[in-house]
Amino acid sequence: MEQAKTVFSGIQPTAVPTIGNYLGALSNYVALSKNHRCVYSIVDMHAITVRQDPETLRRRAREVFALVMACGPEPANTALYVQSHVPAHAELCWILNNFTMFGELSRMTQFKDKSAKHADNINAGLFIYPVLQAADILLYDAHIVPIGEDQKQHLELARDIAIRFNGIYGDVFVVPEHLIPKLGGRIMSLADPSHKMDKSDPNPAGYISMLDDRDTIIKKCRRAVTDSGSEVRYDPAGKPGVSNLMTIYALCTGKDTDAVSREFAGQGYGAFKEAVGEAADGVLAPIRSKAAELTGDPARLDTLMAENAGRAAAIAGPVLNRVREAVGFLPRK
Ligand code: AQP
Repeated sequence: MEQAKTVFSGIQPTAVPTIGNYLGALSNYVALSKNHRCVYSIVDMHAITVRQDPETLRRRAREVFALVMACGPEPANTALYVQSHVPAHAELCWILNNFTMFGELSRMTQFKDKSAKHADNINAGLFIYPVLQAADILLYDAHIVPIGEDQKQHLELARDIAIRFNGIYGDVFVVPEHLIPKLGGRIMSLADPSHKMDKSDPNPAGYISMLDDRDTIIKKCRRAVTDSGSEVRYDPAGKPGVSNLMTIYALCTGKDTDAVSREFAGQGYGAFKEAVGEAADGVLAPIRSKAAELTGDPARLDTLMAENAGRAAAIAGPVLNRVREAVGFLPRK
């Protein structure tokens, strides 16, 4: 078989992932794992750029690990691990800091947004977050990075860093490409469809958590903000709330948005919202129960984490050595 391409992506254990994370990124993790070498990381080192309670962070890392595993990436092709278990990330990040410009980092919109949100803690980690993300990706020779639209700017920077480094030292890094789904790359908040659905949203009405139960999901969909009309029509600019629900429904049922319009023609929003809730629960319920099974067996979870971290480290080691040699470090004996 031709050498399979490598996929890398990460998710922060800052809160329980939402259906936005699932439709924008996690569902692609699974699809890609059928015929690629996949490296998926629970990025706890990124999470601490915003202050975290240590016990909660530990619990969340396990929970998110279990949820991603429960989504069902092909185990034979996947290394799913916790970022801080592979110290090579921090080492490569330090090296790449020296190939990243202050001006580039200052232009990152996530840094601007998060600095505004956490004005009392604008730390250096928050500023170099995209460099750590570049290190995550480049450490595994990743060709493809499945992400939601919000991460596109960071991926562009990772490419620029790789190209700059290769320009100095030769072809050390694989230059990665992003993979953003055409539909679902930016699932919007149910409470305010002008903002993306965010797992750390202080208003839980804005998101469907992957661990919400059926009743909660249906209630949240029923209450989702829509315009005052009654036509189920895909028009993200004119009808952002309805279009967002149509996107969720389409992706959860495997239909396209035209088929969804036809299905609900003349039925009004009530029946449609009910169906969105049912469809979302239909996708999330099996993942929820599989994740509960995994978190209910902490010893097995520990073993899976350790085995997977070992597999990730085995891929990262030779790449890091290549970089160390390129920049002129002495070999580690
Ligand atoms: N609303 C979304 N629609 C589609 N994709 C999304 N992603 C995030 N939100 C949406 C994609 O999910 C992956 C993991 O995201 P993340 O861990 O970086 O965190 P987040 O959910 O995007 O949340 P925040 O607020 O930015 O950070 P925290 O964790 O502090 O809440 C990424 O591929 C992302 O694109």
